[in-house]
Amino acid sequence: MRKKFILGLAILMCSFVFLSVSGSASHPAAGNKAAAAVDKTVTIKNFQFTPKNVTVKVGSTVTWLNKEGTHTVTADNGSFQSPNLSADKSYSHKFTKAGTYRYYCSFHGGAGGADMSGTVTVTK
Ligand SMILES: [Cu+2]
Repeated sequence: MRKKFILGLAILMCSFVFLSVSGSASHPAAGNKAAAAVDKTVTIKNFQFTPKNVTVKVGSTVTWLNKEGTHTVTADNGSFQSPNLSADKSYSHKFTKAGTYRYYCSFHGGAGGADMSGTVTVTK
């Protein structure tokens, strides 16, 4: 009777140790990933992207939130392209490669930083 109790206690303790070890082993890795990729939001208002220039880490997602009018988010190099965004619509793109990405609104801007345009700089 007492042996069974001790055996049960030992199994219980083993599972506690296992849970705490596996828990602490997986958490730091997940924490590092979350710290590396920080998502950002660019607001579209007044025929402008605000902030005009953003910098994010590889793996981050940038979301453009349109507050008024109809606009697009069009990459100079064609790597991303939103549909026409009406008011209160948003568009998101995940950046998986480092580099500087110029973009513009196809209605009110142009490639090369003309008028309604901005940049996303992606760092490693
Ligand atoms: Cu526009």
